[in-house]
Amino acid sequence: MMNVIEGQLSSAGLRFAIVVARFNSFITDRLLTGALDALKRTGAAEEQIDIIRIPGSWEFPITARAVAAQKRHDAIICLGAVIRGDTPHFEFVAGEAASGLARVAAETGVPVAFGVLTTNTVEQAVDRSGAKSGNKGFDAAMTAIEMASLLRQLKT
Ligand code: INI
Repeated sequence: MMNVIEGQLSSAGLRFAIVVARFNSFITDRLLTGALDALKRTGAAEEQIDIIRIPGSWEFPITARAVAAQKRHDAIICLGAVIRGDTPHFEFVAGEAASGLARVAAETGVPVAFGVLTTNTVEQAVDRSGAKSGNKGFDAAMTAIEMASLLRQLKT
């Protein structure tokens, strides 16, 4: 019979760091609400969650790397909103956040969930943070829970 290995959607016994950007906080606050909802619904107590606030999405990679180096968390959830209309350096901020976080996860072995919205408009960001199109903070936290559970199994 095939052996299927997959993560469980349970936060039991897991510790999470949520790194949340202050830039566009009217959106990232909503992502944080979604992420906390996912963690609590899957059984996480407040003591299992650390919230780390950073200025903007550019600061995600250095922060996630420092958090991973502490080896205190089973997964890191990054929540930000990069909105094209705000700045001509949209591509730099969004691109560096994405590639930097992928590198941190691959190099440290700590799963990093990418809950960073990259949208053309404020309306799209609102839609993806609890309005029409779900809440990407919730989704990112669910991914973090599954990956933390999966990696724990793969390491034992
Ligand atoms: N940071 C974001 O998280 N979202 C943005 O849309 C954004 N824009 O548009 O500039 C943004 N900029 C700030 C950046 O992340 C850094 O905090 C800043 O450049 C200082 O390093």
